[in-house]
Amino acid sequence: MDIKTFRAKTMRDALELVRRELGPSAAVLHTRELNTGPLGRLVFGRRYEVAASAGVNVPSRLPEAVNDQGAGSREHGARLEYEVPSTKYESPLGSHDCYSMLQAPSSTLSAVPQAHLEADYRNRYRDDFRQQMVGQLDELQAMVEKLCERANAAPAHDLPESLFEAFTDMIEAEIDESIAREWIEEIRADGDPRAMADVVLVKSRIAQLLEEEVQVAGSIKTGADRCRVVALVGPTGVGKTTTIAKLAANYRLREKLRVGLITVDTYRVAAVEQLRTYADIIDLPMEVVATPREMREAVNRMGHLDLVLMDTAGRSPRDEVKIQELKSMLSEAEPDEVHLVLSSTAGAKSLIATAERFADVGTTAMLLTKLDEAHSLGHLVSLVRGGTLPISYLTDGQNVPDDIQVAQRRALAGMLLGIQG
Ligand SMILES: Nc1nc2c(ncn2[C@@H]2O[C@H](COP(=O)(O)OP(=O)(O)O)[C@@H](O)[C@H]2O)c(=O)[nH]1
Ligand SMILES: [Mg+2]
Repeated sequence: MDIKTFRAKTMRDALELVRRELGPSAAVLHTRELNTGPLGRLVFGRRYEVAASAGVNVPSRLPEAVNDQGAGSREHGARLEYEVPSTKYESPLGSHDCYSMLQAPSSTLSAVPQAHLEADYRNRYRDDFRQQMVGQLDELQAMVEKLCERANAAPAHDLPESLFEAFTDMIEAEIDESIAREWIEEIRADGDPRAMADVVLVKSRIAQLLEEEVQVAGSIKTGADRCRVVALVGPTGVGKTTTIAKLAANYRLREKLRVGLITVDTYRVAAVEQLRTYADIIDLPMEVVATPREMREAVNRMGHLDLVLMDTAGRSPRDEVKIQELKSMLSEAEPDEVHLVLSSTAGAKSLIATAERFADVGTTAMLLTKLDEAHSLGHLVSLVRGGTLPISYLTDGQNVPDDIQVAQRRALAGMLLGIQG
């Protein structure tokens, strides 16, 4: 089959080229618009491509009735000018099933005047053009609505420059828009001209506002009187085991406490081995438990220690059964503290949902990991603002035991706002 490709600035010109080169009964096999992207259009302008062949015998796109009527039935031909052909037709600018657009096959040629076919093509071209316009208008409307939403979300336009800059910086840092607006309005309402004098002062005032709202848990409470049991829970891969190792090393090697490890993460051999490696390096007793009874026994056996750190298997917050399993396991251990480990690389919504879901197992604090990996930390503001659990520790690297610190309100507020402390 001899297929040729023709390109022109308009579809009409491309078809004219086909007609001139391959004759009026050529079959159009495919059409498409080139340079469909805005940049391509700008640089190269619109271009259309038509693939056609003179050697393809395309069935008539006219209904049988016309063929049956035979030549000379001009009335039918005229009426059919407005009928949609039975062959699939998407758009003269998009792809088509094979159809003969330039002229119907010779058997039906006399039934449908050329002018009708061209009018038919023009009608469809107009319809498609209309559809495209409607689509573009819809897109435009959506863009305008989004812009309006943003404009409404932004504080009043007569904002002092420093407040406006602080606001846009907060949005850039992925702080929730409504929170950013609330703070800006609050500072403006304060009416202190010195506080609004420049953006650095505005930001330090914002940090102060956040600091007042952030709750921190402090370090694990250890006392000489009795063994403290602390469990780390959370989704998979957030850094629970690594953080246990960091905590264990710090309490054993720096605080000189008697520390023991229990792991409930028997789902993966590698998980047990991972913790055992740390236990061996730091020289700590370690127990692996698989049932609530074993848990109770292990905790009793370690009752003489100062601190027992418990590693658990990662749980999807959406897996109700696994959450309940974890809950019954923990209820046997009766931990003093349950830290929910959350990776700061997760989105705000998912973090908040996870925190809500794990509340069921009795979480007492949140521990934020992978601060070093997060692009920005502004999204954590919604999570740590008042009303949720206090933050215990922050981790910012894979190094055991160094990359961990106890969360401090001021430092945390500055960190979340991207202000160097
Ligand atoms: N960059 C970075 N990686 C971390 C941090 N904490 C843990 N990781 C890494 O995250 C991965 C999963 O950690 P792991 O402790 O096994 O997670 P678990 O499944 O919650 O126990 C490992 O490669 C860790 O080295 C952190 O604070 N920063
Ligand atoms: Mg683990």
